[in-house]
Parts: sequence; C-alpha cells; structure tokens
Amino acid sequence: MNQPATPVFPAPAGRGARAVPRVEAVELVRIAMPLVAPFRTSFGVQTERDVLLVHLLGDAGEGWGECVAMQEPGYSSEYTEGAQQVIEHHLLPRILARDRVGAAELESALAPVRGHRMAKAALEMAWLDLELRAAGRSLAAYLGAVRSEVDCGVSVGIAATTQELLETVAGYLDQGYRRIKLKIEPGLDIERVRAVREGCGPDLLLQVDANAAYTLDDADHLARLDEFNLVLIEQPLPEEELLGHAKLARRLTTPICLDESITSAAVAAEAIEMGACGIVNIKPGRVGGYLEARRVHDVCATRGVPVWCGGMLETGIGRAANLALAALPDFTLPGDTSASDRYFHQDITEPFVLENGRLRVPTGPGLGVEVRRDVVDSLTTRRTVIRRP
Ligand code: NPG
Repeated sequence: MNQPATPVFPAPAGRGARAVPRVEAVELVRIAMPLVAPFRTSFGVQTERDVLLVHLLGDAGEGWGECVAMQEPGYSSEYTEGAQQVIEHHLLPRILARDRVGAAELESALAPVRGHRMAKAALEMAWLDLELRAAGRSLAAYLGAVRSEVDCGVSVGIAATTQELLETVAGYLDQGYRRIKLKIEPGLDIERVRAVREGCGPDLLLQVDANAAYTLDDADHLARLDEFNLVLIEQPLPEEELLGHAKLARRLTTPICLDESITSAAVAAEAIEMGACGIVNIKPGRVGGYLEARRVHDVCATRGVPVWCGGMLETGIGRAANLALAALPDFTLPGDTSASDRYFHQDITEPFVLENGRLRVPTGPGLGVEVRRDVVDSLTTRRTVIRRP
C-alpha cells in the first residue's frame, strides 16, 4: 500500500516557546439539543443530539471541542457515552500526565489507544482552539484555507412520502442551498430520486447517500440510478467492503463516494488505488481529527480525487471547524456544511446563516466562534471536571 505523504504541521506560531499552553483542567459537558425535525437515515431516526463538549481551561485561556459521536452506535461503532468513557479513562490521563502537549503532538501521545477516532478528534479540536486562540491565529489559516466562504449543500432525511420529500427539497432550494443530498435505503430509492430529478430539473446538483444499506447483489438495482445524472452515490456498501465498492464502481456510471470506509489518509490512498471511489467525503471526526483530515485532503488532491466536507449534525463549534477545513483547495464540491437552523432552533455559538447558498469561514482566533455559556448551561445533562493530577 502506498503510504501517503505526511505534511508537517508546525506548532502554531505566535508566542515562541509559550505557544503551547498548559491545560489545567478539562470540563466534559453533555448537552441535549433538540433537532428542528426528526432526521431519518437508513440506520435510524434522530430527534435530539446528545453532544459531548470538551472545554479546556489552560494557563493561556480556554478551548472548545465537540465530539461527533451519536447517542447510538448506528453510523459507526463509536457513541457518545463510549467516547466520554474513553476520553476520561484512557485519553486524558495520557495527556494530562505531561506538562505541555501541543495539538500536533496529540496523535502520537494517543496512538497507544487504538481506534476511538471521534473521541480523539474532539480533544484535538479543543486543543487546536486553545492553542490557536493563544497564538491569535485562525484554524482556517493554520490548515491552509484558500477561500473565505464555502458553497453549501443540505442533507435530506428519508421522508414519509414522496410528496413530503418534494416539499422539503423545495424549501431548501428556496433558502439557497446549492446541492441536495437525499438519504436512501432499499425500497425508498429509485422512485424517490426520479421524483426529485423530475420536479427540480436537470441542473440541480443532486446526490444520494445510502449509509451502507446495500450489498453487491444490489448492483443492477443501483445501476438504475445512473439515468438521473447524480453527482455521486455515497457509501452504498458496508464500511469494510473496499473491494466490493471497486467492483460496484465498474458497474455504475455514477461516481462512488466513500464516507464510513475512509478512516485515515492511508485508507483513502488504498481505496483510490483500488478504484473503490472517485470522490471522498471528509469528516474530521471519522478520521481522528482535523490534522488527519488535512492529510486525507492532500492524498486525494495529489491523486486528482475531489473531496467535500461531510456533516455530523454539529453544533456551531464543530460547524466552525468544518468550514475552516472546507476552505481548503481540493474541497471543490458543496459539503453538508448547512446553516445552524437546518438542525437547531438555537445554537450554542453565534448561528451560521446561509448567504447566497454559502457560509462564511470564521476568521477569528482558534475556531473563531464564541460559545454561549448560558445556552450550554440550559441544555446540560451532565458535567464532569477532570483536573491535572
Ligand atoms: O448536515 O450535519 C449534517 C448531516 C449530514 O447526512 C448527514 N450526515 O451519514 O453523512 C451522514 C449523516 C449522518 C447523520 C451521520 C447522523 C451520522 C449521524
């Protein structure tokens, strides 16, 4: 397997040796955020987000991170309670035993713990926020952003009826979204896609996401999607089936995009080499953090594979960080970087508002958003403080 080139991420410049703050305490805050409407995928229905927030208190200020794991292990094997356990008992002890650990050193410090990428990514996000705030630098600048706003798409859950789906899609198009992604599952696929394509016309950027709901035996059935000129079909088969995706790709004209399967830059390189995908959805939580996400981007860019930024129903904290990532050069397709009101009546940061189908990339230090502590407190279901030993 080709090992991808690993770009060097220097510690953020700004205050010389003092650029790496010392973390004194970590607050783990669990919040329950009601969704504006139930969100149905092939793996379940969600009505509320059970979010784990990581709040760092350091000698040079604070930092916030968000864990994208869901309450149930339906999308991947990770889930919120498990992430909290592994952070408390396995990850933080390894970091807090050291004096000062920079964000770029976390990966090696946490390498003895296998997997748990979403938990690791939540810590990395908080560490990056803390460190970059102290250095007065934005995450977007640190990652190498080349644009100040990004094109936004929206992910549309499986609707009860085709009529309801058409109304929902029309509502999002009225709001200005530049691309529609339809969640599909066996039996609620071909005719649903046909209805949206016929209702919205040939120019709509339209794609589908199966969340691993099909098997290779469904290849002929999935080939019926080819007539709708979709941008891509996302993750039709289970996450381990790279070879299956490569075989399926040879039977479809619609490009295959991988999401769940891509857990690292090395896997992305392998999947591309095998012909398992022509497009990659990058979700920092799924690959263990923003620095690995940047490496996935680089692997894809050098191989001519376009990428886009996925979404995991993030609050304003994760949304801000995703926008910074989506401003990198190879993010040439609109992402699931929707406005805050797509999911929440009230966000825990200043809300992200769609302007002409785009969201602005935050430019302030760190993630570039301020957490509304009063809102967090009103939604808190559990709070745990871990102090340095
Ligand atoms: O816009 O934040 C968003 C959500 C986009 O559809 C979306 N996410 O499979 O990509 C996915 C899906 C998802 C939803 C994944 C919930 C995990 C949980």
